[in-house]
Amino acid sequence: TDLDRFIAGLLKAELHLHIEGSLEPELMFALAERNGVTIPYASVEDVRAAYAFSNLQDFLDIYYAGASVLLTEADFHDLAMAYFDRAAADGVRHAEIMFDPQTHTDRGIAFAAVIEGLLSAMAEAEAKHGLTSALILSFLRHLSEEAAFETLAMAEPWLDRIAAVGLDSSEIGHPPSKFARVFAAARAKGLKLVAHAGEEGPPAYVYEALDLLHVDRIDHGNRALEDEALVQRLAGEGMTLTVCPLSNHKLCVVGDLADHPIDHMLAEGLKATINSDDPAYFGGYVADNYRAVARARGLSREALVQLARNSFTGSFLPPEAVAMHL
Ligand code: ES4
Ligand code: ZN
Repeated sequence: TDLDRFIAGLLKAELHLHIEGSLEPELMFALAERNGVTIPYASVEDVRAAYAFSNLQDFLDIYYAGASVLLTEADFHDLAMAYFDRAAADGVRHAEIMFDPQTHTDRGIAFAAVIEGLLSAMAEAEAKHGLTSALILSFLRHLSEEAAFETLAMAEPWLDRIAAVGLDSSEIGHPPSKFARVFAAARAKGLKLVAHAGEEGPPAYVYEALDLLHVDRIDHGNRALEDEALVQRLAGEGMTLTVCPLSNHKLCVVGDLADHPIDHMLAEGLKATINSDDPAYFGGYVADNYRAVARARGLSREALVQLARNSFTGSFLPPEAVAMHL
């Protein structure tokens, strides 16, 4: 349709993407075979059938299990290259991708294998598609502050290749305050800061991300809408929210995509963006997210253009590179 073509042709940045969440079932099987790893699924259809979640934790259990097929630098390269090829086809010109080193180093995989595999795919994506990218090292919030500090220490030799640190995994019970000191350390090293907040957690966690972590972006932020003063503050500060419509639907953050608040966010003056989060698990890449929410909410072309603009102005690209994309 016209809308599909318009969305595919809209040049965009993707700011909220977990690279481990782009592991398609077909690649999961191929890597399981290549590496002699056993997975608890008989077929690709069997894997897809397991992707029915009632909350974030349901999903995370399956997502961490899926990552067990990733062992070598080549695996991380192939994973990221598959994502970049798919993103380029969706009109993505710049991607800021999160990776969860602890998911791998806790299984005995070298940090170097993870990051070197991702970096070589990033260079290849730029050469092949002109798609630029940046890395966000994300701490697992269900693990300790000490473990996050150890992960930051492991990253030390590559800090000039890492744009930001992030905070993901099980939100409730693991507030941003738990990571205030490690975020301060990352900030002192010149890294940008992002954190998942207000996906399942209360508005108080969004306040903590702002006041205790001093984040540059909020990942998700849906539940900020419950607090009008917080909405006014986020809008006034021009804080970017990396919203993920299909994720919100699959994880029951919203009951129905027809009730997704993306247009309310824009109407409140919030700097919202559209992203895919974990596309292999949530049923679509970034253009699918634009299409699904545009149809469900009847978004105007102006709104879609605004969302795409926000993705560049909310990115960590230098101002001259942002200007080039607008
Ligand atoms: C995630 Cl959707 C989501 N929320 C929190 N942590 C995550 N890790 C990967 N996807
Ligand atoms: Zn996420």
